[in-house]
Amino acid sequence: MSTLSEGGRIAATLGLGGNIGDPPHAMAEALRAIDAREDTSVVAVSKLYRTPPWGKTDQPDFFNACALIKTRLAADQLLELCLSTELDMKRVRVERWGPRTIDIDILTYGDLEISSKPLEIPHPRMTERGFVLLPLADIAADLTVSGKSVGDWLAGVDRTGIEVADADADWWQSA
Ligand code: PH2
Ligand code: MG
Ligand code: MG
Repeated sequence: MSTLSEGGRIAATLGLGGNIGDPPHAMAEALRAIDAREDTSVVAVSKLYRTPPWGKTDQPDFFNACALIKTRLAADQLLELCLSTELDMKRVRVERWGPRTIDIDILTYGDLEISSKPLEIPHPRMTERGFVLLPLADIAADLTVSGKSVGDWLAGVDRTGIEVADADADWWQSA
């Protein structure tokens, strides 16, 4: 990543996932909607991954990806954008860690560290999750999160069962 803030724009990273319906399509549509905004652009998107469910294991595999964005939105506005984009994609969410059509989480926002409800940045569980760290390493391996690089965090987590579903970095432009 070049700089954390440039021309009033902050670099942030997002984690996207889903396991109901057509998650790659919902994720692609969400990324295109975010990129179409005047205040936010998508700079890079990871490969698309298929990942075993984490936390609650008796549910379908997920698709996961990460995006690097530049935005003029404040962190709380970016959270609003993530939540409203989830709603636009008709998110269905039955239970915590359960099946969902689309989940869009802020992973990092510049070098902000904030621990409040509903905003916790960096995402509190991102450094334990292969389904976050593997895609994030595609686009921001050198990014420092909680004192260590994404690549270093990735070396310490289990990535069993995670597979590349689409290796084309432009998968989100057409899915
Ligand atoms: N999201 C969860 C819970 N478990 N597992 C995978 N593989 N991918 C996810 O995105 C995911 C999960 C809650 O946000
Ligand atoms: Mg979420
Ligand atoms: Mg999540």
